[in-house]
Amino acid sequence: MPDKSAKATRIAVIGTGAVGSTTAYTLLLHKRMSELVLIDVNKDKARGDALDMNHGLPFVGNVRVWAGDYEDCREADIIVVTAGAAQKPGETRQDLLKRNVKIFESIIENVTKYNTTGILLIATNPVDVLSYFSWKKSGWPANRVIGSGTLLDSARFRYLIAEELNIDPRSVHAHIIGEHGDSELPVWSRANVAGLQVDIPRARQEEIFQNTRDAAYEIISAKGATFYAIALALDRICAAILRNEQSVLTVSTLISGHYDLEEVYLGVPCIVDHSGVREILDLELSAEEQELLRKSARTLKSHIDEISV
Ligand code: 6V0
Repeated sequence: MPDKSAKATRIAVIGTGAVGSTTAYTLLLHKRMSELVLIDVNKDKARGDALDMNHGLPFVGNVRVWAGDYEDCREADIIVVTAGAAQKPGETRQDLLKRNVKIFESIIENVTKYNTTGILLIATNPVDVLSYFSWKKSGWPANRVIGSGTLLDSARFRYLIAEELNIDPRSVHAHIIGEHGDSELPVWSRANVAGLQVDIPRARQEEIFQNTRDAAYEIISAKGATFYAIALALDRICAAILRNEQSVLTVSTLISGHYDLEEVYLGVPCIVDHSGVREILDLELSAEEQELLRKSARTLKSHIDEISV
């Protein structure tokens, strides 16, 4: 049983499909929390996942896992939302928008009925627009409504650069910013290893970026869904929040004033601590990168305009 003397930490995962259940399992393996509640409109799926994970507790220990309801969000420190319709082969993330906004209407209403102090961590696509929607709909301060943004894309980017250079991906510092989607951009001007600019010919850079940007399409056409790396990315954000790490993570946050942009959610490097997004970092971008970021923001704003909050 969990240690009753310590303050409980609770994470709620809403949507226990491929991404939600893998995220829950990743959180459990790392023992990020003492209480893990799984919520899904498909109650059998959530119940089955909770049972399955409970049977692993003799090997992990000290975590309470159960299939619950929105009332269980009451004491959650973090509410991870991965519920929604998954991207189908060939379907763009924006095609999902209308279907998922409807789902989010009820999810955010239900969460905020029981919880006023937690942090919402959104992963459902299109993640930037749904994070904006969740911020507006919840009425919570923007620092407590975070999207997974381009953290996964940046990880893919770092991995591919690392492969190219034969270096540990953790030693590669490089960012994908903007939309988590087709209009995202690589910040090659700042990509570095130990402060040394990454030296890769332009044509190869283009290929690396294309492989980064199109990775989801490739994985989805190969196996139907992507879930391991996003689960690790969500777990990483939860760790930064719960341990007050003040880590720099490329998450989706409300941009108002930074990068000369107004009222849009998109992925940029942020300092993440127990308050959520503590601070947005202003990367010095090349003129070309600045223009691409503005373009990405315009794309996102046009999608935001398609929904009513
Ligand atoms: P999935 O396997 O279909 O799981 C979705 C789950 O949501 C299912 O279990 C549904 O029952 C559940 N669900 C649907 N409606 C509701 C509701 N109203 N309340 C509660 N639960 C509900 O999809 P998968 O897990 O593969 O993907 C989930 C979302 O994550 C999709 O939008 C993906 O596009 C998105 N991803 C986001 C990534 C990112 O980097 N942000 C990465 C990968 C996938």
